[in-house]
Amino acid sequence: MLDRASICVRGGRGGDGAMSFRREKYVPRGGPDGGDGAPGGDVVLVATRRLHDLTHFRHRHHFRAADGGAGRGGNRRGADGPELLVEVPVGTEVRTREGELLGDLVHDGQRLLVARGGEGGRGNVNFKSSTRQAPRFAERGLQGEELWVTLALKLLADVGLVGLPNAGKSSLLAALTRAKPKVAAYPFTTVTPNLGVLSLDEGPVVIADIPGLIEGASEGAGLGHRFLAHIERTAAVVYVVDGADGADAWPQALRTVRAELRAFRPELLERPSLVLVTKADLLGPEEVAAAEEFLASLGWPEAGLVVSALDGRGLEVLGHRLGTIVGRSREAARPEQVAGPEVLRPGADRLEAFTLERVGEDYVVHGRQLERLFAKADLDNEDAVAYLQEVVERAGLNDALRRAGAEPGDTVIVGGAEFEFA
Ligand SMILES: Nc1nc2c(ncn2[C@@H]2O[C@H](COP(=O)(O)OP(=O)(O)OP(=O)(O)O)[C@@H](O)[C@H]2O)c(=O)[nH]1
Ligand SMILES: [Mg+2]
Repeated sequence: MLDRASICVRGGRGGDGAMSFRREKYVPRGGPDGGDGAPGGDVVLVATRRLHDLTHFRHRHHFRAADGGAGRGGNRRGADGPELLVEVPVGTEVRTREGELLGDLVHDGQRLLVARGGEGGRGNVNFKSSTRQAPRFAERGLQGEELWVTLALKLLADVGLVGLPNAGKSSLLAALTRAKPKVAAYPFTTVTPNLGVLSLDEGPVVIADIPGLIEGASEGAGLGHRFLAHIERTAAVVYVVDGADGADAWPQALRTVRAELRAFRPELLERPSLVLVTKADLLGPEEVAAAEEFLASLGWPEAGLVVSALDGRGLEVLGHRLGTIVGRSREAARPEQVAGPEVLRPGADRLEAFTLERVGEDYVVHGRQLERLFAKADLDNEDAVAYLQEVVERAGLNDALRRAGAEPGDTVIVGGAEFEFA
């Protein structure tokens, strides 16, 4: 099972704004009517229960959302780039390459925005003013965000099987699902958790079989403690009791395992749970009756079952019981949108604050909005440059540079582009 993958996600490029003038009969020169470019599409990860691993990312690493449409004459705006949905299994943790956590997709349908599309450029209609009746320039759209993210699938089961070593947990997993865990007649056969998928009409139910728990497991005895974390997020906990141990041993077996869960995390005892007395094929009718009595005496909300992995007794009922419990808990956990990167909206004309940094002989301007304006400007177009100069003047950048000691001829860097201070 591939439980790790790296993918490159890129938001669509924003559409360019249009440079256009109205043409009407008998009107010698109409006003500007170039519409805005539209934002590029975002890349959004969506958690789904239909997938159980990350193997489909083995051959596909690049995910690029569509570009936004360019603006057109007649004040027409381009079409928004549609978002690109990338499905990942429920339980996928998403991090940047540097290891920063972007989100944890734990519910079916949960979304995480990983790469935002670039802003669209404004059309020339936006730059008309009393002194500039015919703006002969428009903005260019911005590139979308691009980054590598690491996906890691955490073992995320709906149901956890817990019990003493050798109780028959792995055998039950094998009987219920197509998983093929190692089964043997000695304790600690299972050394790492096994996962299996039980297909039901209600949808797939993922079952985890963890190594056997013994007294002191929560403090490190045996192997199970390392894996208790894997059942932390399950919807249900199923206690497996070895029927062959005899009626006298059942209550103590259950107590021991529950004591370890309590010591690890008391909330685990509040989880919907049921008890199975297994290996029923080895029990005579009287012992089966005793097992049923034991289960009834517990008085739990979910009735326990007497089952056998060997002859399949009780497994169908068990499957449906698990489907019901898991379905109920999925209903309770509504999808939620994980906060993505902050939303930046184009069009705001008031400029935010910027800062100046002296780097050697040069002046570097830091300011999200100013940097974007420069990135969108068509610097080969004289009118666009004149407009930028106006904005820069209004924003007080020239004053700030002068106060900082800048002299004509000094280099000013904004958004990666170099200019000469004049
Ligand atoms: N007759 C019979 N034997 C069973 C049944 N289930 C399990 N066994 C046997 O019990 C022994 C232990 O089974 P496992 O499924 O490996 O037990 P486990 O709980 O996974 O054990 P650990 O991984 O060590 O914790 C094996 O010899 C199985 O063949 C059953 O329903 N009937
Ligand atoms: Mg096992």
